[in-house]
Amino acid sequence: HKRKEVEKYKPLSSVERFEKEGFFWNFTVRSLKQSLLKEGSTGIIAEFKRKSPSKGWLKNQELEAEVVVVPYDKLGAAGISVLTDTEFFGGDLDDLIQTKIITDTPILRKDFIIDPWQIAEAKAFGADVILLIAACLTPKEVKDLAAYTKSLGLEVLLEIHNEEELGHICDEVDLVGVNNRNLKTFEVNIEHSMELIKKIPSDKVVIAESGISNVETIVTLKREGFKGFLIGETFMKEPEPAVAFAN
Ligand code: IGP
Repeated sequence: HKRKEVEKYKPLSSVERFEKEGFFWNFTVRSLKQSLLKEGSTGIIAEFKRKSPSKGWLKNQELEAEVVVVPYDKLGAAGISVLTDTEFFGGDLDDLIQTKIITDTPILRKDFIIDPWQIAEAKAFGADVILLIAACLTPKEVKDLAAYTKSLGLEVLLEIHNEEELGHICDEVDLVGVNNRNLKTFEVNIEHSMELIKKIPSDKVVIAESGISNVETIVTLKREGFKGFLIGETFMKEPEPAVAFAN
């Protein structure tokens, strides 16, 4: 709510400029895939998240992107994930563009994307990668939205959670994310993800998502072939997210 108050005193937020004036920055797109495959990459995609459906408001709900993201970047995050969903995660498009301005690291727009408009918006606000969630889309929708994303020069991360969703993987998808958390029950199961990766085509770069809270888990997942590790809560619940990252 404080953020909304502050917003009132700004002349026009980036979202308003985009909507009223059709203004948008033509950002250079950065590749998350290359960043993850680079020799010596930490593989860590650090998430900027204020709130979650399972945990409610996290400690750092009042922090601006700059305070959280710049240290993530300095510590060698391979990517930054920014939640732009307001209702469930307390983020917005301003968080995305603020993040783009202050870092050179590839940025994922994390949201429930179901419409090409959200992809155009993602590009306009500085995203380099967008998330498509198999559980929310048909295979045809994934293919069409992914093709549109590629036409804008962005990369696609497809999130899956079970074997049935393997059928959503298509050529247009650059990265496959295996969500360790079941979105219906919020239960986290890392072993389940380690089984699922065996069935993912080997040309895809695979990311483990959610519920990762220690280095041992990362080492185990790396051994199974995961190249990326998407971590939100473990960092965001600490007073200084970067300190949690450094540890
Ligand atoms: C991060 P965690 O448990 O480290 O905070 O999880 C990320 O995986 C999670 O935010 C996420 C998510 C999503 C959020 C994964 N898939 C889909 C919203 C929508």
